[in-house]
Amino acid sequence: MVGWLTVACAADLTFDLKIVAGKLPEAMRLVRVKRGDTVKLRWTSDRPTVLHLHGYDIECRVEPGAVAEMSFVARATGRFPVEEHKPDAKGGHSHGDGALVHVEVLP
Ligand SMILES: [Cu+2]
Repeated sequence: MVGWLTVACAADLTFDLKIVAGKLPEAMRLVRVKRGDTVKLRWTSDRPTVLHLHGYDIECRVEPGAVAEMSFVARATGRFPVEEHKPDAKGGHSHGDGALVHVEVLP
């Protein structure tokens, strides 16, 4: 059963994140939301890349000139990094150097 009162408290939040040369401007590196919010991350990048939101396990490909969207309901609280995936020789992937963004979901 879903109580409409709790649903009414949740917000729809959209964040526009622009990657330039594999990085985001300092001010965009933390996305803070509350549990239950519907979160949309709209990505652009000056080069093709694959992004991975850990914890929620959402992967998405970004091509220059297009907006790629990750959207999810923030059900799990905590701090989740978004990292770039780079293909490795074994057909798997490795991560880039450090997180582009942390998504923080507050209880
Ligand atoms: Cu990953």
